[in-house]
Amino acid sequence: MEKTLLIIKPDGVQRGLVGEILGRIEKKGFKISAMKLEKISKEKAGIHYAEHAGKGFYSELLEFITSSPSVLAVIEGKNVIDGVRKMAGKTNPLESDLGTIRGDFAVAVSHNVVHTSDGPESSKREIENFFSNEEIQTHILCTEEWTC
Ligand code: RTP
Ligand code: MG
Repeated sequence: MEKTLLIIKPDGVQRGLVGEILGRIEKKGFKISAMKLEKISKEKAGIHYAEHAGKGFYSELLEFITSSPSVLAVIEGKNVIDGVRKMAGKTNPLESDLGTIRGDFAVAVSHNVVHTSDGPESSKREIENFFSNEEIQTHILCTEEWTC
């Protein structure tokens, strides 16, 4: 079953949006296969955001993502990578549609509440950066892919 990495960033945790965001994801039909609250280290943040190294917003991004705890979750389901990305909405909340997480809960691109993987390769790499195989659970009720 396809998996994606969801991060509820420090702003989402501090603003008490964890239940709201996970509720939307569960109600959509996706499953939480692993989850933890963690203050992301500079080292892991550097690996996670390696593609943005050297960009103007990179140091601000690293400072922010390591500033206080985030919720890290592996989400599983049919077409979950595109599905959760669509639920997150466009990167800049000013462009995100209402009804998306960023469109409903954010106003600044630097504090846009969630991260979601953008493809199968980044999903695999990002999950491995934060979770061991032992931390990822299998859902025994996932008999059909549309139920997962
Ligand atoms: P994410 O990786 O967090 O899911 O976001 P994304 O794919 O929609 O956006 P990405 O291009 O990967 O950028 C990563 C994060 O960097 C921050 N950012 N700031 N100040 C800026 O112009 C700027 N551009 C991007 C955002 O917080 C974005 O989520
Ligand atoms: Mg990205």
